[in-house]
Amino acid sequence: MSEGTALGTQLAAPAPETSFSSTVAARIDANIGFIYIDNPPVNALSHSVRSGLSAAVRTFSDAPGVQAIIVIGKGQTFPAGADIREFGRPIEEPALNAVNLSIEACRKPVIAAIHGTALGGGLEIALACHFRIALASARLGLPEVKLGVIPGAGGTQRLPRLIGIEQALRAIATSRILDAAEALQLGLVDAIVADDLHAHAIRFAQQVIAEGRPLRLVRDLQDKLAPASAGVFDEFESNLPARLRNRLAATRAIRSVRNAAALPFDEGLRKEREYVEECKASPQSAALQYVFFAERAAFKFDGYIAGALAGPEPLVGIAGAGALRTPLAAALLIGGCRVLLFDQNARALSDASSAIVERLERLSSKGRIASRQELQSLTAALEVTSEAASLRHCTAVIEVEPDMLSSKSAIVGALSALVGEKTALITTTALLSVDEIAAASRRPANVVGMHFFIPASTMRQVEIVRTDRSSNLAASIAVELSRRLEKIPVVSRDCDGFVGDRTLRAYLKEAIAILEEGVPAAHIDAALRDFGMAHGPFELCDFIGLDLAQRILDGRSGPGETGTKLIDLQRAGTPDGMPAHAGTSIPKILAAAIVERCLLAAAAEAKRLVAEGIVSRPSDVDIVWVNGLGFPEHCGGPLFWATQTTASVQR
Ligand code: 3H9
Repeated sequence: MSEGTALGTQLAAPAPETSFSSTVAARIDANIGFIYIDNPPVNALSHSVRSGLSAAVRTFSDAPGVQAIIVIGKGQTFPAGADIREFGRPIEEPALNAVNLSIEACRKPVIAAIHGTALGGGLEIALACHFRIALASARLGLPEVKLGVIPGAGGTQRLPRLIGIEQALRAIATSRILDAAEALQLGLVDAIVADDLHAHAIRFAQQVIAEGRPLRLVRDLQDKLAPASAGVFDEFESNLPARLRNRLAATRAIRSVRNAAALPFDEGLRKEREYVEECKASPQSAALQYVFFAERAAFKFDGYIAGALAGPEPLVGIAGAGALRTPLAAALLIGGCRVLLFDQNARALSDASSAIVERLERLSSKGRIASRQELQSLTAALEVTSEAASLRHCTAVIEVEPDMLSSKSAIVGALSALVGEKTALITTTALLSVDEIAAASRRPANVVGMHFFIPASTMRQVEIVRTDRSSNLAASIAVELSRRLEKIPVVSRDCDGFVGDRTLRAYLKEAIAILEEGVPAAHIDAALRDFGMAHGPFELCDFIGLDLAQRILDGRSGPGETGTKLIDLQRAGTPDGMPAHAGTSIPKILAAAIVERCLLAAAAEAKRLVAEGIVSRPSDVDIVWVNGLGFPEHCGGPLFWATQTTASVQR
């Protein structure tokens, strides 16, 4: 008996779900066939999902009572993409492309009902369906380029047909994610609904059946394929953001969208597959996928306590008057925390609170806060107090005094006398010993450090610094706060420079050594910028300020030889000194040697950090470089890069 017959009989009565694979189940409700994808946490399109989906579509195509099919995700989301863990292995049939072709060819209406994040291969399934409806909170996109590949199951051919060439170029080549409202406006979805996706999907399907609406095959759409001008592709490529230049996947994505306009659908699809294979085999995609998983691994350190940040709107205290206060408070509010701002001085408290509200208003006018109503509720979540004792109700109290041991120790000491056993006491420092700060505290187990990179409001990286006495709970709370701040945390043991500055020190020292050998600073900067660093080493010193650069070079032991040398070189201002950054071309062989020396110095220090147990895994150092120090993401970080470089030299 075929699968179709078995299910057709079985589902004649109101039916329980029938499994098509370990991750796909189906059910008939009246004349509608539901296909449920259930592969937590993000419904990634593993082999079992693809095979289950394929079998379910086949079965419903043949089932006489079924007049329309709805594909829907269980749990948090519609599928968020191919299963990245399967990349690098031969594809197990059915490939997603074949599944999509069978959905598209189905003679009954197939409707994608979208919630959560329909990304990558997930959106490609939806594009192969005949209709799409989405919850208003859904987000849709083809972010494959971020992982060093391009959409490989028809996305580059179907999306332009649905939303036009220019919008598709932006979405695919720059991994732009659309919210449901924009998706509706562009024609990517046919309807959006506020709630009860399941019920609305049934209603939508019944309407399609009742109206006898013709099936809409995206592959057949032509009217949006003409670009506004012939030069649109070249222009788009030459205006790619700096981070995407030299990215194979971005250039192939553009080429593939160009094919959508120039070639028959099936030919475009064939080329798309070719480009996917080329991208998958590239070192860039290996590095980008490494970074993807490394960033997620960084949240889980040994001893991590999930759910450490109790409640949906945790109360976070902020004490101290440093420059971090305003941006940090605003970011915590946006991240869904309630903030209790403390200052003993009533005037200072009121000024600080106004500065935070102004910042929120500025962010709102830039569209970072969705509505006036949301702005009001964020403002209402900001509380102020001049009574230190009020801080005892907080889940965490963050001190933001200027970076001096005396003031930091004093405030952490005072706070430790107030807070309860479970409150994390977070000291924000770039240079000081968290251990020494905690020594002044009555509750050293509650104390952890947080080091934000410059500029703190835009850099995605944060270091969570544990002393030998810091509790797992305090460190876990700091990690969870990083998530609220949309930053990537790396948990580090306390050491001079933590992870970023300690490895940066080794890198800068090497750059200074090369300078002393007679290579102009401008050449050294140019070599590393051409490699992909956001700034050359001397540009970086200018950017963060020479005082800070000197302190990073000297470390906690205070003024030393290398830091002084940097300042002397700056003062001398000779053509071989600094700064003379722009427009420099140098022989390739010299550039390669500069890059190798500086990055291998950073990698060697990174290895020492791992060996000393300062971080739990090598990838922690790499993501600090990628997210905190401007290392090109598609090269994976200095350790990843060093491993690949050594391997390619040995080959
Ligand atoms: C693609 O689709 C190619 C196609 O064109 C087909 C070609 C033929 N695979 O981020 P989170 C894991 S390429 C496997 O912490 P959030 C993740 O590692 C793909 N695993 O959650 C983590 O695991 P763990 C295109 C995945 O709520 C857990 O899920 N799609 C995948 O903050 C939770 O992840 C994308 O690029 C995956 N695709 O964010 C989307 N995705 O718990 C990539 C996640 O063990 N994903 N995991 O650490 C994302 O952007 C975010 O995960 C998402 C959820 C926004 C979905």
